[in-house]
Amino acid sequence: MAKKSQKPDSASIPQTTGNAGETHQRAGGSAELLTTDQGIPVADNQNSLKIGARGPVLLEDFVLREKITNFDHERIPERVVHARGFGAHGYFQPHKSHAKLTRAAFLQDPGVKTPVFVRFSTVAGSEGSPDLARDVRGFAVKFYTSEGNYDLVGNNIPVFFIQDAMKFPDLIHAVKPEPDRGFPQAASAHDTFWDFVSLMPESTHMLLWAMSDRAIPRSFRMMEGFGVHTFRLVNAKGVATLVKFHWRPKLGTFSVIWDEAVKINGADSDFHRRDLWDAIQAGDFPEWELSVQAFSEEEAAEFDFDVLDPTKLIPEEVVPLTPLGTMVLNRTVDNFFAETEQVAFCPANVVPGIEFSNDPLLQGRLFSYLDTQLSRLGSPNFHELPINRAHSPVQNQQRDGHMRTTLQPGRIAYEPNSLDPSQARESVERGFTSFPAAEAGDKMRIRPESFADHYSQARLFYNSLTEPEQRHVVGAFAFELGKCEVLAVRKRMLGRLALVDQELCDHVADALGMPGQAEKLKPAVPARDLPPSPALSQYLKAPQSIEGRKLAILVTDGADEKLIAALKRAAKAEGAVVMVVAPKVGGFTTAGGEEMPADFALNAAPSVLFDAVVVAPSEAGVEALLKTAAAVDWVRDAFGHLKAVAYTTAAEPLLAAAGVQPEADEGVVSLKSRDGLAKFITAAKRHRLWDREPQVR
Ligand code: HDE
Repeated sequence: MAKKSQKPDSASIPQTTGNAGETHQRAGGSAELLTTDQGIPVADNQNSLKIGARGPVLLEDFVLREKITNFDHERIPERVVHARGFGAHGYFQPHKSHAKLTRAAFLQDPGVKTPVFVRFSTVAGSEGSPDLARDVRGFAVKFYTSEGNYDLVGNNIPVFFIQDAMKFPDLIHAVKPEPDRGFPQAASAHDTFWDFVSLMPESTHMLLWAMSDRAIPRSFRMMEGFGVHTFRLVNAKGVATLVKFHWRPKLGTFSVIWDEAVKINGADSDFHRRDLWDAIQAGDFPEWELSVQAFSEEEAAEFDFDVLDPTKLIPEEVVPLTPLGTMVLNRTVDNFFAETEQVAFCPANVVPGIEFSNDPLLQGRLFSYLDTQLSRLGSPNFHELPINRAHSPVQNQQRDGHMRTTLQPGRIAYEPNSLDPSQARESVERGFTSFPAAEAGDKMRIRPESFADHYSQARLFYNSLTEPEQRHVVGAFAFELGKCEVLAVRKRMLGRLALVDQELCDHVADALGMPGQAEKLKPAVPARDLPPSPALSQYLKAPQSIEGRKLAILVTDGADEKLIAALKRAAKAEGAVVMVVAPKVGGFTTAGGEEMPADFALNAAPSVLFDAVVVAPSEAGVEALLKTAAAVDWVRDAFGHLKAVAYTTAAEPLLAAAGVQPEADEGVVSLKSRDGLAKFITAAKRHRLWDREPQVR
């Protein structure tokens, strides 16, 4: 940054001539002096250096060349997976000391807040792909602890598609755009994906999750997170406990409906980013509780699945959650590239007291992430970037390399040495030691027999969902397989579904118009019936609340300002916000003659962007809305997406045009009666009126 002393007197900054011959006022007043990257003051940032006004540009124009060179190299390779992401800063604070479980420093003292950086992401799409693609979401947390960085690099789904790292490149090649045609972008709904997964029985459980509502979350703030693999916590006495990590959002876990997701992608492809940004900027800081399912090796040996198999979960009814602490995200990034893009997560970044298991997928990941950072960030010194730098001291004899920024003084870059007694040394007491797990066996490429049951937990998941959630799974399979051109792929996948649940298979086959066409497949281990796990359903544990939600009111000139104010008050009391949508963003005039600004113009804010809506035009205003497709769609979609809809008497013709009966159900609330607003808020707290769904889809 330019030093204050370099700032010239504004009067000395000349005016220069822009392209169109118009005069640009040069920066003056408090503006800093523009310089090149070498700190050389720039006199003209509009014109390249030429011979004569119409002559050739000179090679010696170092200002132009530096500016263009920097621009040419602005992009770095996007992540090969999880390219589309959004991050925020915050802190983690344990509820109490967890010394019994682990010696990890950040889990010892409830008074200590550990800074964190979190990056949420989709997996398949490129950096510029839309937020509401049907996809798994990454949920990666970097804890800057007093003993170095700990990265918990998880997803919003507790299981994964494959059991062995060997298959990851195949999985990703299958889901990414097909290599000859370069499409589809950010979509699993195509032949190569379904061809691959229908040939991989181990993917079946994860496919049910990926086709469930979990893959189209309402908000990053309303997503669960999972470490997926089994990890090992080790306490100061060297006693180990196996764990699975869980993040639970304070606002509850919610999703949108597929038709909404499709429309949100068009209306605001940055929906999730904007939602997190807006919430944090407004001081409405999202929170998650971190918990573990803790169990011993002996207990693990009793489970009817292998805890090293990442396609399996442990039902909470079998091992309940032990809460560890709270994470709060309270600061947006200052620079997206420097922080969100350059952050480098790695599951191998663990601190003393947290260790790996032999999960073969995890073991592969321990290699992959450092390797990918070398190609993406271009240097082994990526750990020196501010976002990646440990907050605890980093001192060792590693030196040099591309773009090393720390200045390491002194003569000594080796250990042991006798010339500098102050050099960093290892410590058996304080250093990271590995749990001495006994390992023995023949060297071989093999999948354990204990990984062979691919259907029981898939069936458990499906049977643990509520009816609407099951309907959505069927709808998603039908949509995705419907996009597959190769008949054999559809038949094979139907065959796979039949091994999970015959009814599920029949519903999907019906929806595809392919009854009885499932390929007959023989499972290695047939599905067993397991007791349902209600904790796997989002809606069974959904809080009845509109906290953190966005409501909207559609108004026109002549709208009732008292109603707008009352709605805002009621929403605020519940922790929600209200957006005013009017025909024009410039605003409208209320019934009382007040000029009011709008938050959005109607054509820029379809109702898919909101959680519940109020339709409140004036009698004169509704006439114009009846002739506006966006207004009719606004109401039709809100109803079709099962949202609470409140309306004034003047709005009734618009409801009729949208095919919505007055007081059609508990979620369609007339504001005629005094308690209308309260009824609307109560309906909105249900998130969606599921009973309406069979009527609209
Ligand atoms: Fe990743 N994964 N992954 N992954 N992963 C990456 O690392 C990889 C897996 C996850 O916001 C890459 O820096 C392999 C499971 C998240 O920056 C790469 C295997 C889970 C993120 C990579 C897996 C994840 C990544 C791409 C199978 C959930 C985004 C860029 C052996 C538990 C982190 C990068 C962020 C990113 C490799 C499987 C989560 C290429 C080889 C399972 C959240 O290194």
